[in-house]
Amino acid sequence: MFNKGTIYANFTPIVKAPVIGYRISGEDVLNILKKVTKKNFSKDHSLIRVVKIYNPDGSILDECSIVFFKSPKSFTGEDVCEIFLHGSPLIASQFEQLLKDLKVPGLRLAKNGEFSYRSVLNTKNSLKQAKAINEIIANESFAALEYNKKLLFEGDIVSGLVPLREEIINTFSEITASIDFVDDEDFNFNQIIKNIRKFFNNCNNLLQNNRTKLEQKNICRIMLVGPVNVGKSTLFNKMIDKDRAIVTNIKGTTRDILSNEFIFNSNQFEVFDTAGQRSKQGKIEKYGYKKAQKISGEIDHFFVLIDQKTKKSDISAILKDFLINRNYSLIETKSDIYAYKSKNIKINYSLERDKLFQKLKLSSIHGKYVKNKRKKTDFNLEEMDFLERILEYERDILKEKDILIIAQLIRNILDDFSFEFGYINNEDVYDRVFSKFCIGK
Ligand SMILES: Nc1nc2c(ncn2[C@@H]2O[C@H](COP(=O)(O)OP(=O)(O)O)[C@@H](O)[C@H]2O)c(=O)[nH]1
Ligand SMILES: [Mg+2]
Repeated sequence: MFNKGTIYANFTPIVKAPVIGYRISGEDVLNILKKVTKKNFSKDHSLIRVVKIYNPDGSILDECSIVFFKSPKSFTGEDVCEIFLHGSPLIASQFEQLLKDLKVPGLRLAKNGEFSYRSVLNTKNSLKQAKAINEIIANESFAALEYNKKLLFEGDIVSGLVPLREEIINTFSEITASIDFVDDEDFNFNQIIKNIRKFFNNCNNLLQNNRTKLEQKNICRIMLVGPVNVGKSTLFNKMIDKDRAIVTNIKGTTRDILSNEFIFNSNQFEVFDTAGQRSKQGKIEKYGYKKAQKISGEIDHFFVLIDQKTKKSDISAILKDFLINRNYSLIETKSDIYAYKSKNIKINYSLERDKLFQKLKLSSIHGKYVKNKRKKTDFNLEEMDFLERILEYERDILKEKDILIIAQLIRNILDDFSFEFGYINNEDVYDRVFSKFCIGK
């Protein structure tokens, strides 16, 4: 699938940002660094150096930080360097052009996952650990994140699949022994089937228990509703920290309604901005308002924003329109210009984000709607999918009477486990077969 050669790729998105990072891995790293920086990095393992990068004509391409990792003490096990350019997509394109112009044989853009692939190949990571890195980045839930970190830092042994792997190797060993070595009288078909049944039951139970834990969204959904101009969008931008989100993925198109996720105090939220309510709505506002009403059933908690101009009848209209029951907080906005006398929550746009979230009581709102959060698990979603695939063998195996066919199907399961943990070979099996024999046999 992958070829040899020195590979490079950006490891940050190529967008306008403080830095854009590149990683290069392979035997030509030192040679490339020498060519582009005119410096020798061979004694600089894991030190950060600030250096200039030069174009072929001698002009400066960029001044940047570079870290060099000497083989085998690197992520891939090869010589690796990480280069932090100024975060201009133009500089990034010049840098890639420079690498091409060097005409180093075999130097090329890495394929997806190729750095991790090399790390597995050079036994820097197990297959599972490499996958865990990917899952850590992709995680949506804290339960899965904690598990994948454990997997990465402590190794395969923490996986809930390990005991199952043991069970199935043992069962296969027993079958192998009964077929190949044991006298007829010792052969116990029923016992073997019993063990296989137990194995599948265990798979099933683990799948049921952990699927729900892993898929349980820990997100609390909040919708901002209220009259036009009351400050909903201002609050929305503040909640999602729009100024700091360099690469925003604010969803606006899919549902014709703006929403975005954010995290506060280790709690996940999704907040929805809505079109304002007013007695005489224009066509577009009406459309937006209707859209928001449509998804109000998915919302845990509403922030009903009002200001001094809001009438009581407006508030009851909003509560009615969104079918809001008791799951809402009444929030008076623009407290910097209005002197409110009520006991409602009062906010204004100068409040610091943390202070704002305290006032809005976000943590207790999250606790109210998201139960059972952060349950521990010994699996990730990929392993759950794996268990599902294993369970597809159950019916075929249990209805089979021929021990040779059963043995072959179990061997298939072992091969599937090999994709998770690396190859399970005959030695693993025979070790167990013979360890059960008595001494002298
Ligand atoms: N003085 C003051 N003005 C605010 C505050 N929050 C929002 N505004 C202003 O009110 C206007 C409407 O705000 P916007 O967030 O667009 O309201 P929306 O229609 O509810 O989304 C804008 O001009 C804001 O700058 C606040 O806390 N204090
Ligand atoms: Mg708005």
